[in-house]
Amino acid sequence: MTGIDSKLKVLVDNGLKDLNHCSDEQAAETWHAKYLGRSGAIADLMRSIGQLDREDRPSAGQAANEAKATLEAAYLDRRGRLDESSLARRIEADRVDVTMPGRRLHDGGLHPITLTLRRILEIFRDMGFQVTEGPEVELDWYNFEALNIPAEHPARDMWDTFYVQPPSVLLRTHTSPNQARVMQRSKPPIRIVVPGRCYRYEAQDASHEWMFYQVEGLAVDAGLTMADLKGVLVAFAQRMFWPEVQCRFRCDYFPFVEPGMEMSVQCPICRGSGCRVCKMSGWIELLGAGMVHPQVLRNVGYDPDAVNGFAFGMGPERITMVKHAIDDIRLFYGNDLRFLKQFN
Ligand code: FA5
Repeated sequence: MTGIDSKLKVLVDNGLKDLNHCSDEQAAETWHAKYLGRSGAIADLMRSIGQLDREDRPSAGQAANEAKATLEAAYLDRRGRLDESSLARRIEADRVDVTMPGRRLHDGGLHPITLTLRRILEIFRDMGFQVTEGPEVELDWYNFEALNIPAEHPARDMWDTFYVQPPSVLLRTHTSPNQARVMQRSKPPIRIVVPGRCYRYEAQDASHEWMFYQVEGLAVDAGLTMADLKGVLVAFAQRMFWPEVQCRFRCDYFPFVEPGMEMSVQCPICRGSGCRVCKMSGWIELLGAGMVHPQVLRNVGYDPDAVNGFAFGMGPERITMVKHAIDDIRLFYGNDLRFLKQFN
């Protein structure tokens, strides 16, 4: 045995022993670099063959190649077994227990105000009203001027306004601008309802939001009366709430109707005895209404001697509060799912 033979034997013995201790892929790679890599132990030995006597070189080279082949084969065998066990580990980790109960998928739901709006529109559709919509960013002319509220008119204080481009473009403060829009583009008889968002620069409290919905109603024909208006509104309240609902009509002032009134229903939270939602009055105001002012008819080119009309504007948030005895309007847009989920 030459010196190199015994060195190779020790190297192979140690290599095989070390390889047995490699328990993962990374350890096997480190082992490979140490023994079989370009600057590993086998390569070192092969380089040293050049210094042997010429006649010893062939047998030493052959022995080194055999040692290298033994270690390569052992390495491939080990890698194969490590791969198998890491695959087994991965399968084990990914195992799904098909007997476990599944994760519940949560359904989306409609917002309570959407539900109320749909119901309101359904009731008016049944009474022969058509549904239409108008812009939220509105011209001063439609929001005020056409409705008999010229600039500097003190009634403008009733609607604290967000202006987009003062003084002519604003966020509509009510859905009433659609009265003029619809009359301008159609001929009587008219029976429409217009749902939509409104904006007012006002302090929030239990019954006031700065953004809220309204549904506007407008009927124009020959010979309409306050009795028609009250009949429509009571029929609406009876279907929206309950058949015995108590409605109260009182005079109110809006520059675009004459006469004007507001309709309230008995507060369902305190049943009329007074609470913070009804501001101790026992009643909740739902809407403003009245007979369309002759000047509004003239503003859109109608002849007030030939046709007349009635109009109303109601608050779906207030209606939802009455229906479900909710005592704070701010709950609707607070995005608390515990509240919102109760309606679906
Ligand atoms: C008006 O806005 C008139 N355009 C209604 C009208 C239409 C009168 C046609 C005559 C003819 P008022 O500001 O009162 O009126 O508002 C009408 C309804 O909208 C109120 O009764 C209320 O239900 C709702 N509302 C008004 N302001 C708010 C607010 N800040 N938050 C929530 N709801 C409101």
